[in-house]
Amino acid sequence: MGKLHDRLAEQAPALRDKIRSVVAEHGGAVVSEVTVSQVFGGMRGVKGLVCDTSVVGPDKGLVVRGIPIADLKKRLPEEIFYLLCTGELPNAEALASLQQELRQRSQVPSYVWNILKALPADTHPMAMFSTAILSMERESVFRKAYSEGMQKAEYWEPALEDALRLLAVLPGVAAGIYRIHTRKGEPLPPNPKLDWGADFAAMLGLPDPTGGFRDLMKLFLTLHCDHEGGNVSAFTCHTVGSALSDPFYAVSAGMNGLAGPLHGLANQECLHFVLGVRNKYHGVPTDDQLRDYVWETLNSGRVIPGYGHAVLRVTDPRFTALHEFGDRVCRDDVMFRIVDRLFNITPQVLKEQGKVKDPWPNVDAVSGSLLYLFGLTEFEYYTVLFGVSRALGMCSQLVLNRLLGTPITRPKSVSTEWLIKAASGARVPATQGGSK
Ligand code: NMX
Ligand code: MLT
Repeated sequence: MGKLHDRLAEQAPALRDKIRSVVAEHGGAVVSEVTVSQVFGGMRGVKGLVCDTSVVGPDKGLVVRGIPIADLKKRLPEEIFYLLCTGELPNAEALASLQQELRQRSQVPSYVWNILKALPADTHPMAMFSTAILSMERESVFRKAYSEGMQKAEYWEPALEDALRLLAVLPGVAAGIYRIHTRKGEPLPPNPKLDWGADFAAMLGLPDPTGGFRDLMKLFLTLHCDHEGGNVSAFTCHTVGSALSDPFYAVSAGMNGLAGPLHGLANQECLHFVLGVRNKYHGVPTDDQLRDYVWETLNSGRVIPGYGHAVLRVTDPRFTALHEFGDRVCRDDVMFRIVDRLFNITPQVLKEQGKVKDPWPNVDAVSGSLLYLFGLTEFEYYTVLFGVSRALGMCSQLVLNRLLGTPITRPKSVSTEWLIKAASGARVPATQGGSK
């Protein structure tokens, strides 16, 4: 057993006691109310979920276990995983132990390659990624232990084992998907001398004479790690995991949510948008041209990818971190300059339009242009990169939920008729969905 396991085992009794006593002492306290608009509006702002791995403040952005993401950008993704799980950054010994555990589990089973190669050539890389994760479900030790009658207090241990297995193979699986999908050649094997992020960058097989691409990948994997519990992929993963479906089922399900254009696929859409600008104006347009382009997009009923957020009300600090990276390595690159100009123009236009609650850029607004610069030009693939990183958050949330014995997710739905009656003050019978 590694140091991460041992630390979680030490923390488990106090964490469980804390939840028990919060419920015992404050179980009846009201912390959120729900309006009809929220019921019909994607539950925006309704506080009905707990997630301790990270929180997203509307005016702060991502804070991982009390540490703003901007202060974590030099950390390795493995360190972030340990932090997400335990609330502590690992010391050198704990980090080495976790890296060793990942290396020991990093061999991608050969059947995964057979499955991926058998898929039609136009299968989206996110469908390949989710399929690959699901295909490894047969390896779940959680499912096996559950079927053998494991006790509830033990659930987290095989969940952690599955999480480690999954995280260990994901860089190899994701890089292999890139190579198969883009016909770049056979998947490359892991290199045990490299850390998780550097190994992933190397297995993609792109030329990287300066090490800049490796650095970008490490930063990207750290920044996209988690975004509290209510985003589509985390919530999906949590819900599926709450049925005690094992981490392979749950993470695969979460990835299917990440594949949506309003969520993780926005990074692919963003690059498409920026390329559209570049091609139309044969380079960097003037501010007036850019303003027209943004308006044209809005007037045609489309969203501006990479702008807006369900929670944030300021520029996403993950955008800022990637933008700073771009400013350092490619300030004069045409794509980066377009992103930069868009950052000046788009919020003004969105404010003028007056519809969006958050006119500022999110993480997806800049990442594509940087990946493109380093030769990763196949933008269909970009959401897989997001997925590799976000698996850190999904897995840590799953492990903690099994450790705390979080019950199955099952909110109450009501009919529209019930809502109309309830909202107009009429008494609603319990049999019609009126129970509390
Ligand atoms: N461009 C145009 N319209 C927008 C945008 C945008 N970027 N963002 C929001 N709106 C519209 C939205 O469609 C809605 O219109 P309608 O009333 O006609 O349905 C209106 O503004 C109000 O939406 P909000 O309450 O501001 O946003 P909501 O919380 O519903 O949605 C997003 C949040 C992120 C889904 C939305 O801002 C969006 O679609 N952004 C573009 C896609 C994107 O960048 N997604 C990535 C999110 C981050 N991630 O990586 O996952
Ligand atoms: C995320 O990183 O998951 C996105 O910003 C979406 C969200 O938090 O809703």
